[in-house]
Amino acid sequence: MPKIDTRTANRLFKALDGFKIELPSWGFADTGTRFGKFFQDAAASTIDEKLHDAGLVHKLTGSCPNVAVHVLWDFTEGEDPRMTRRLARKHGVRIGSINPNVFQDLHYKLGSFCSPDAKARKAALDHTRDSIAIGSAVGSKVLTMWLADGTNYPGQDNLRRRKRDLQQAFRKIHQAMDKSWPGSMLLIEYKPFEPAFYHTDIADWGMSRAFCDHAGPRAKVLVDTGHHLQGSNIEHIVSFLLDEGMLGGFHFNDRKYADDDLMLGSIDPYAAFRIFDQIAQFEFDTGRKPRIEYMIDQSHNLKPKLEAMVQTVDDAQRLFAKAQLVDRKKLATAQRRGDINAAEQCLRSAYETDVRDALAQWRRKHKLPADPVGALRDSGVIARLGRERAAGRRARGEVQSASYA
Ligand code: AFD
Ligand code: MN
Ligand code: MN
Repeated sequence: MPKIDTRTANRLFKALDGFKIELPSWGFADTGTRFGKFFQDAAASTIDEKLHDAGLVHKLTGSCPNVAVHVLWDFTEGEDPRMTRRLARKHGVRIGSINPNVFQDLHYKLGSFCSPDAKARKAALDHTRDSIAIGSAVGSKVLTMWLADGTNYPGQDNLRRRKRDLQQAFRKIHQAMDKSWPGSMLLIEYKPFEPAFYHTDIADWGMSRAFCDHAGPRAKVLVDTGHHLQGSNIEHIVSFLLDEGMLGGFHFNDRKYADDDLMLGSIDPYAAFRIFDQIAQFEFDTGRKPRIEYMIDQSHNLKPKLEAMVQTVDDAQRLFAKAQLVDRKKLATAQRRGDINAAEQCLRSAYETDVRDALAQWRRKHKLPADPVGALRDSGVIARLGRERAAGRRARGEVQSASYA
């Protein structure tokens, strides 16, 4: 097993200092599948509880200062959004990306920006404009657009008309950001299917890139690692987008079959390592550190939510650390010589290096627990939160029903 020398460890510590990964507010709340929800006593119900839990993950891992929020689920109509900003500060975190919600209201039945119904298209644009105002008010820097838009049957709608309406909407969103949200970034997410089952209007990275080009210079592609058809080479997509200057960020999760929002690296950790490897390679080749929004997008509902989130951050830090260990000079020489085995071994030996001691040292340096998941489990905080939050729900007369779609 390759050992990590002091010089490498110090380089690793510096890289870990700069590695920040955003937590999703929705990952702390009860969610489910379309077949129902399995409630957890300790799940967060309010934005205050979500931000509390995110703050706890940040305290345990040191890498999660920002929390992504969902406009409809985390802000109250008519309430000053800056209250949420103050809540975040109270819990030691900041508001990260803003996620408009143009998929759950009934008028989005045939789509939002792509809908054949002009009223739906207008509602989506109005809601996004409100989201931009919220983003600017809470000090966020990122607007993340995920649409459920698509159709279920061949012939259902005019695919070109939908594309043109969507690119026009993105142009208007970009103009609104130019006007009232300087320095912000528009991330356009793609997904091959679900909830639409015949076509999705932003189905792959190429379509997302094309919509970014129509929108304007602040628009970049958001790669959700669960949103790829079987066998896709995600690290190749990442390398291509990086070279184009079009990689905006990630929604990290893993999948066995489709968009399962399983935890990053839980199915294929080597694939997740190869994504971080391509980013480290880009930095080595160009000498530039691109602005990339690393974000977690998981809402798995069987593991305890808080524990699953700490585990994901722990895994992300470890896979990121391994990718910093690739000997890039040795790799370049092997590639130039066409020595395939030597080149592959550069990646494999970094991936197989046990970075847990180095990570524990980095954590001790920052007065963090060497084993964040173990620290959380030993603290008993999940059981305590479960008792308190279940009692709170009972006191509020809240009845939790497993909602069937
Ligand atoms: C769902 C969508 C998409 C989106 C996320 C948060 O598939 O990944 O980013 O919800 O809105 O997972
Ligand atoms: Mn996502
Ligand atoms: Mn998803």
